[in-house]
Amino acid sequence: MFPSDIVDDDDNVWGSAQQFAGSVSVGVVQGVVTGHYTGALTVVDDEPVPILSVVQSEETAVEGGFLRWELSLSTPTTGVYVYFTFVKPDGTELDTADVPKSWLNNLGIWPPSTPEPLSSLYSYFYVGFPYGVTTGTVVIPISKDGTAEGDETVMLQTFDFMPNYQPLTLVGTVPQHR
Ligand SMILES: [Ca+2]
Ligand SMILES: [Ca+2]
Ligand SMILES: [Ca+2]
Repeated sequence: MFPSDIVDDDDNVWGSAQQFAGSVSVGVVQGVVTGHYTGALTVVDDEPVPILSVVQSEETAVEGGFLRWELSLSTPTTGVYVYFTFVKPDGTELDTADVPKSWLNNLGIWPPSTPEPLSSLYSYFYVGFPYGVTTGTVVIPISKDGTAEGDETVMLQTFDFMPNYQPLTLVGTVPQHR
């Protein structure tokens, strides 16, 4: 029987099981079968599953500035997307009037005429880590709106995007503007 899974793709990058389709010279595979196998061969990755971390989970920004979090992956990958969603924080949440409309539009969000807390939108966005790249950023621009407001907070959480993945939470605060 032809082995359907082979461990070790020997490339030092992590990727979900890579499919190689086409004609494979079976003689090189464990030396147990001769002849040719035509079809799909699944190579199981031997690299450790990357762990996503953030340099500093709590960030602050003033109006007109940016909330910015620096992310890193413990292992290079063949390319992954990390998905974030807005979750309800403690305290007053940033709403759709606190960030630029163009930024929301880029996320596919068309804000309602009455400002809504970001977590009420049930929206998500992603940060891409291309092949071999282990750093990325999440950036939220903060509008300068001329409105007197108290401290406001936004909370982001990652989706489960890999086996055994632990969610990562980011918190951003825009302190009261005087
Ligand atoms: Ca505001
Ligand atoms: Ca506000
Ligand atoms: Ca303000």
